Amino acid sequence: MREIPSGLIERARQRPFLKPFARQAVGAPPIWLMRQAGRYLPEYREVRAKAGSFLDLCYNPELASEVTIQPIRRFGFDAAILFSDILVVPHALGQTVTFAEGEGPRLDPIRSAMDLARLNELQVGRKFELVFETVRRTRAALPAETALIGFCGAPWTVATYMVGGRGSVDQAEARLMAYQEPEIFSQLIDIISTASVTYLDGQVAAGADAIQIFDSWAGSLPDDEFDRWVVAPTRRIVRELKQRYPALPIIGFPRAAGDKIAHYVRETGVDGVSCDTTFSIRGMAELSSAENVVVQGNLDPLLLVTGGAALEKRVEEILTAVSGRPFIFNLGHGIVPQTPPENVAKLVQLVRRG
Ligand code: 1CP
Repeated sequence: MREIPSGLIERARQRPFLKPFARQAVGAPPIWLMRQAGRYLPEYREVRAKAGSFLDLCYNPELASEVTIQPIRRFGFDAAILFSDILVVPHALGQTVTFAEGEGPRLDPIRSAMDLARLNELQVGRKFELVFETVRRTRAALPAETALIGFCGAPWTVATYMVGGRGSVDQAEARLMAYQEPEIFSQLIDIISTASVTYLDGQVAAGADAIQIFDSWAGSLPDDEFDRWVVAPTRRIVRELKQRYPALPIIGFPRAAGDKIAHYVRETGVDGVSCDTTFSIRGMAELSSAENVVVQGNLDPLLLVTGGAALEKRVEEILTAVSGRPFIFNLGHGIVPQTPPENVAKLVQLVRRG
């Protein structure tokens, strides 16, 4: 049984996004979208152009706060998500991280115990301060009814970039290191986990109402490795945050975890789970009942590019499938840059009408 902390019941009265976590009745489900701030918005592209590099934008509290709020102004989502990136954690640990225009992130890969020893855990708190300042500014500027979501990457997903040095289709470098050098890989996962707790703790102290842990590459591991590198470190992060903030809702996003998702929910202790595009909507409803968990999802981001009758039909199917359950409307993965903003406005209207 899950107990609803009294602090959460109070806060949910003010912020509809929190109601599913407090098991309070909602008219329409709350809605926000992964990557709701980003290149599909002309106002984002304008700020991005004057910020310098992508990381400069992440570390600029005034501009990062502005792009966090842009989608709220335009669409009135129930939650804003802090504008930052999961790779701010390796950067704060001292790894070289750059974002080449149109090419995605590049890192100096960690391949040995010597590379690992170069990471500097003592620095992280100070480097995160600018992100915490963004959270404070954003909270102060948001409407009272809009929740603010903080986030980090899950240790496994962050490690895939730290070891691989870039995004990849199969995360082979990190999977190989986990098999061949489990001691070194385990140390790396511990370092990321500790820094992530510091990162999330600071975000909550600065005003984040809830947290999402993005495990975008959770789907690339077999079940024993999934337990060790996805479930165990996530459980640790959840436990340490709950010790400090018992009423904090935590959402996990183990993308493409498939039939391991119920196990993930049970073993990590997350309050909500974000389901990816390939997860069935019937499965989402069953998961919510079986695990008494808030489910979030899972519209295909490409339907938001398509729009029209196909979008309307699928939104209706999702809303029908999860009707009566604690549910937050979202995509199954992030918005893509070619999304027409008018389709996003249409989506919000469709979800709120039902
Ligand atoms: O050109 C640009 O402006 C950079 C594009 C961009 C943006 C808008 C990147 C680079 N990061 C972000 C912001 C971001 N990233 C947010 C902000 C809030 C919001 O959602 O609006 C969040 C939550 C993330 C999380 C993130 N970054 C994830 C997890 C979610 C996911 O998409 O799977 C991952 C894997 C990253 C790494 C990353 N950062 C940026 C890119 C292009 C990538 C993906 C690299 C790859 O393809 O492997």
